[in-house]
Amino acid sequence: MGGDGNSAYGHRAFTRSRSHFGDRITADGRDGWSVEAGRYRLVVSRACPWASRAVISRRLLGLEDALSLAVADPVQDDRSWRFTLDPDGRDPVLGIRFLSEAYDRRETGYPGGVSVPAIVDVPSGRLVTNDYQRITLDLATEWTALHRPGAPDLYPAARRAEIDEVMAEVYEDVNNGVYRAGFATRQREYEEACAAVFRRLEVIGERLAEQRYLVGDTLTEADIRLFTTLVRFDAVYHGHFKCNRWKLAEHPVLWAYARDLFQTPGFGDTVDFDHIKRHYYQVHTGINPTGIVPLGPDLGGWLTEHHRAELGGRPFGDGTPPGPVPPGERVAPRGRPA
Ligand SMILES: N[C@@H](CCC(=O)N[C@@H](CS)C(=O)NCC(=O)O)C(=O)O
Repeated sequence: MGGDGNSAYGHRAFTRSRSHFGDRITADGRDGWSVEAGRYRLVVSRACPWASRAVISRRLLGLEDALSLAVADPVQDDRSWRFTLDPDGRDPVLGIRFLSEAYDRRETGYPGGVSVPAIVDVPSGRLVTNDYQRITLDLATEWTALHRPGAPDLYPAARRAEIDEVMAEVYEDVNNGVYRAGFATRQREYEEACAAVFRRLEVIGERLAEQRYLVGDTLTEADIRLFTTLVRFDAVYHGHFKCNRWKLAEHPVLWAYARDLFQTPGFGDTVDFDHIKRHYYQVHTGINPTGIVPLGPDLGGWLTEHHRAELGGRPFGDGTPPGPVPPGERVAPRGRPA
């Protein structure tokens, strides 16, 4: 489970493995994979922050009919991500029981981790890409012919330099910073990572005190990437990963920002707190040997008024919010705030 950090046990600093399969699915098909409705399947775990980016982008862009979704059991085993939530434990479209089967069809004996998000070519059953940094950018910029009417521009050309800069800082200190803190096996390594998490969050909090979204006045890819870490913060990063200087719910600006996004269609309706907690607390047995999953935190606060609209902003720019979640993709009540 390299990418998830279990390989980090022993006294080695946590290093995130590079995504191994970086083919791109593009409008012109230059890597041999062209954008086509119904051809590909997005495989995710709702527990995983990197995969959740893709789930949110797909919703915001209205790609549900064009790119189908496979949700794996939040608890993977040594055979990789499992489709035990589906009848007979098989993904109904790909017909496989483990995501590793799609990796094997792509490359025999691939030595790296079997990670989500993954996009699989349905006709051949082969993995196309597990490049979590690239997948969402391509959904935003290459899949445009299949976007819904009113889809937002999540990676606007005029703002890309600023979005990239913010995302790089957020990645280093926050998205990946919580993992570096959580999987640290040396005190100093933990303290440095944890301090960086909160230092960066304070800076971001100052920025978000003045503006509703991270870049410009609309939702962008940068907000999606920050959200997927913030929404997990109190449930798993604060306790399990020891990022506990303060809770998200104790930081008025970031907590309001996170609630604003959570209540925006396409964000909170993809989040499954049950999957999140079971994955982190049960899979990382090096950190939590008993596998006990805590009962808290109370989720009711996610639905409270956030008052962020007072800062202005146009969440979808000239576009519109996405429609309801397709019936087969609704998060079960046990994973949602009551
Ligand atoms: N390719 C990324 C994947 C993102 C990732 O870490 N996904 C996790 C779940 S949050 C995963 O699938 N881990 C299983 C593994 O890599 O074996 C990486 O290796 O860093």
